[in-house]
Amino acid sequence: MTTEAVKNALRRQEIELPSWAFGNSGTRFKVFPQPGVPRSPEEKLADAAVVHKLTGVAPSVALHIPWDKVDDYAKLAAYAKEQGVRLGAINSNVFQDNDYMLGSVTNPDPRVRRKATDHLLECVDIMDATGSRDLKLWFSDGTNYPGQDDIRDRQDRLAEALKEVYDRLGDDQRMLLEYKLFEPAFYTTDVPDWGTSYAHCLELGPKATVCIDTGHHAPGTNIEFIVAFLLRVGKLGAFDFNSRFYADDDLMVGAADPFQLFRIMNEIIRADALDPDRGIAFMLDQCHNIEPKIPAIIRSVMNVQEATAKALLVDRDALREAQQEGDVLGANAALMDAYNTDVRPLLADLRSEQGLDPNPIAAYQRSGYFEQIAHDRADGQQAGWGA
Ligand code: PSV
Ligand code: MN
Repeated sequence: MTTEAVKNALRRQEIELPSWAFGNSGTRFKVFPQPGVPRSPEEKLADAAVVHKLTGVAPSVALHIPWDKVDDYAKLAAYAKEQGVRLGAINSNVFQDNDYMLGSVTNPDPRVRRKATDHLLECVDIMDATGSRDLKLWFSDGTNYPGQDDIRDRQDRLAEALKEVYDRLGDDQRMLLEYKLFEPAFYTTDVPDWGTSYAHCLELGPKATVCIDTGHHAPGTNIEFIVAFLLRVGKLGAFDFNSRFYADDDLMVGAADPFQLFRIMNEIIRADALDPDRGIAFMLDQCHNIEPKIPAIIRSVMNVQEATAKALLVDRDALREAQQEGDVLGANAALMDAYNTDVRPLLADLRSEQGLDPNPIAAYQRSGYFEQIAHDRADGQQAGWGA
């Protein structure tokens, strides 16, 4: 690919920001509040708009309900537009109500299942108002002890709830089914892996696709294999990007393993699936517990851009030729040459051509925005991860 073609592809790239990454977050040990943290969904959108203004590639913001509950979602969408961003995926939350201790849609109690499914349906109503395409579902449902509940019955309950929500989706709406190996459930999780998610999505139909959260796998899992497999069968809908060293760490994407991020983006480019028209949502799902949030999100966006640029630089003809000739080292070298290219000058050029500062983090630090929000948001209740 020529440098111009690489730049053109990068110009069209879109990365979706999670509203909750701008709020306070932490571990079960402590949440350290930070100055300037938003106190409302509107302030989260304002911060996200700053990230988009400085990077040019983050035009949409995912909401989490009820963390971002407002009275008028159409008004919130209009506010987002004024700020220069749009509302993206609606994330449901059936993991923080006392009723969900033994599960939400898979709970043995039909009253609790009804309540959880009603919340998911309410999220689709919200999508109607915001114009969002995607409903993202993550279930913390599972059990802690062998024998606690019937594993197979729980799959039936899950399938029933998913079907009801699927049938409620409009023609242009989709369901993204996220999986996670463990936590908070420690024995069985009802959607623990991509195979389970894929099987449910297949049964549901074309509007249901898998969401890969990069932090939700067992150590050593080959995530790019999952990406390649799901792309081949048209069932990859989205990513929740973040980094993990140990479990679901939710650190900045590209921080723990930039090479893995490159290998994932390499499969995306291999399948020609980068362009927003191809329908894959590239979202971040991160928590900035100790680092300042806005520059951390800018850094994350830049990490995704860098991995993408490297993947675009892979000499596909040379790679294909080496693969077909069984040239193991040559094929590997084609990938490694691209990975080892310093793409920062190319991205700096691109930003200059787009009228952006070549160094978005330095531009943020010079902007005075942090000082402004730290001052303006000194009072009131800061937004948090719901804890
Ligand atoms: C669960 O760990 C998860 O990845 C889901 O996407 C939730 O909606 C999100 O984290 C909340 O940060
Ligand atoms: Mn996630």
